Amino acid sequence: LGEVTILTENSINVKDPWFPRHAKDLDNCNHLMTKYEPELDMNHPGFSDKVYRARRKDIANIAFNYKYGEPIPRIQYTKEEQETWTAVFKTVLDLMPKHFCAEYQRVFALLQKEGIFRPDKIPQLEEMSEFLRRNTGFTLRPAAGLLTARDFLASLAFRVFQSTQYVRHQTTPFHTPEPDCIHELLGHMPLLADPGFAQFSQEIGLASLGASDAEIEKLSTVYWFTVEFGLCKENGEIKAYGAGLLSAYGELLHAISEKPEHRPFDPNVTAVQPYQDQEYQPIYYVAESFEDAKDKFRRWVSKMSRPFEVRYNPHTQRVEVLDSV
Ligand code: TIH
Ligand code: FE2
Repeated sequence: LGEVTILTENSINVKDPWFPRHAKDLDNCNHLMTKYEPELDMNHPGFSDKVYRARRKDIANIAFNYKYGEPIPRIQYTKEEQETWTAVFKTVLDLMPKHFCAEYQRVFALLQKEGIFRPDKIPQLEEMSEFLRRNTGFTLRPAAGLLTARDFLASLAFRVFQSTQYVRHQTTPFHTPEPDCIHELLGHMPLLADPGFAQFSQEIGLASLGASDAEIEKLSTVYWFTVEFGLCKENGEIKAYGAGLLSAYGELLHAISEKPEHRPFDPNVTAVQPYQDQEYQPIYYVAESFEDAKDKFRRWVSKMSRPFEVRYNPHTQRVEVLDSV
């Protein structure tokens, strides 16, 4: 208060939004969207369950207090929480051979071999973070719930994935309206350990740094229809790679059925498609391959209005800003 704050040290217009320059700055990128929290969303399966809400809050507090560089605190999951994991894990084992993309299956096998993926035990974020670091350099931070798109996407620029740590309500193992650690672990983690997919995720993140609100909205829509709910082609067949399908067996079966519409992934179209997360999607976008999705995304993103370029330096964990106009 009463101090002068210097908004930027480089020649960027001071009206541009603040963005993190170092992985440590992600300590400030933890703003939540509260619309699907059990306290506020009457449709949340935990809305009237006081014990569930208290448990979720205790785990969320770990994320609020977490600081860059610390090990992620371990959670002693309850018997009920472990059972929910087991139920979802078994459906993944059933559906994976026929419906999940090859990249997912490769890493899943590796996670089983290393003893991180087991039917009877929820993996700890810290051990998963170590696994990702060894494979693609991605690491995890605990998140208290659904983050704003700006904060969530910014972390991807640093190859950091903000992951929730609480477990969905035990009455709804096969679909939850808000992300939970089962969705993060079974949906997101295997592909974050795939080099091509990790690169794609980071590029969405880099594009979001300093972007306008309207551009953030478009980027998060592209993220939604690819990383969360994407389908792709593999030898002429449709496979799932979106995390919201891999962790929710009800929606996966819906996605590959005749009911929803399948459209070819095209960022120009996909970026302005309205979406919601309360119910199954009525439309899914199908990529020719990860490589093709990445090429199309790069071409589309190069037309964005940002007057500078950014590049991530993994040695310093810093984002470097390059003036390009
Ligand atoms: N619906 C997913 C699940 O049940 O696993 C979780 C979410 C993905 C995206 C938003 S919420
Ligand atoms: Fe997700």
